[in-house]
Amino acid sequence: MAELTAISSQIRRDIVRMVHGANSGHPGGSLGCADFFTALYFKVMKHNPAFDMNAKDEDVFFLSNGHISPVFYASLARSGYFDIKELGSFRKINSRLQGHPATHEHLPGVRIASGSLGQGMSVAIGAALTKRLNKEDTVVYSLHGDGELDEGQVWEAIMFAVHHKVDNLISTVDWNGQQIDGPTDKVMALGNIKQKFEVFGWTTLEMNGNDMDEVVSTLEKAKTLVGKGKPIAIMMHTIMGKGVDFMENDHNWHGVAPNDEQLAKALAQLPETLGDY
Ligand SMILES: Cc1ncc(C[n+]2csc(CCOP(=O)(O)OP(=O)(O)O)c2C)c(N)n1
Ligand SMILES: [Mg+2]
Repeated sequence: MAELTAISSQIRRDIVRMVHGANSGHPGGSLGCADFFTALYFKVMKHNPAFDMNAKDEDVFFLSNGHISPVFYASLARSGYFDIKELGSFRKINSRLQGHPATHEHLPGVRIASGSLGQGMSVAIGAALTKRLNKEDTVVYSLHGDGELDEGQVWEAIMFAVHHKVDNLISTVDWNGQQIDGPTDKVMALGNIKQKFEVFGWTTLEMNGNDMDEVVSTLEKAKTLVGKGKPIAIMMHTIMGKGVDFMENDHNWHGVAPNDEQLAKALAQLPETLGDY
């Protein structure tokens, strides 16, 4: 567990350095989801960094809230999909690491374009159905923002998954209570999204997404629920900006880069455990 926590600390450093280096990007949601990505890519998922687009016989992950690309790219690089030095090209002209992930850049680990919110669950369901047809014993994971649930397409997908008994899918919602324009309660109140998933027919779990033990054990528990006739959703409570005190719980850090002084303050709070890129 200490090893995983060390990795997530390094990924958090990567995130703030990448966004600072580009002077643009989304640190808030990225920092909040760093523990989830670490657990997924370094412990829970059966995946192969020697990337194959078709992902045959391996688990796959789809990032639906594509604006948190910094945590996605850092996790891919740190788990061996490409050289960590490439993280320094984030959001630069001709980089494979564009602000929102797309397949056009051919970055290993990226299987869909996301950034236009609301589409990732539909894609994940398609992949899960394909894996079922291929009789694979694998799992499809997806991540969604809570603000992203304002998109109607997500609810169509939620209904579809139940109707078609897509039970090899584990979708996680980053329930940080914040989105681009403010707290989700103010922008468009979501109510109890756990209950909403349940009444639609999903099996639900809930976890503190910033407690590594809980993230790993909840994801492992979710895996035991695969193949039981229902899609699985994890309500993940996180803190936007987690790990950098002045960014925590503040929607203003949804999509703003730290300046030089703020970067120094942030890095002082995030131990360099694996070496900066
Ligand atoms: C279809 C679509 N509508 C609007 C946007 C603009 N947008 C980008 S991020 C965002 C808020 C998303 O909130 P959430 O998923 O909770 O992300 P967080 O702020 O927690 O990282 C919005 C509305 C978009 N990218 N796509
Ligand atoms: Mg949010």
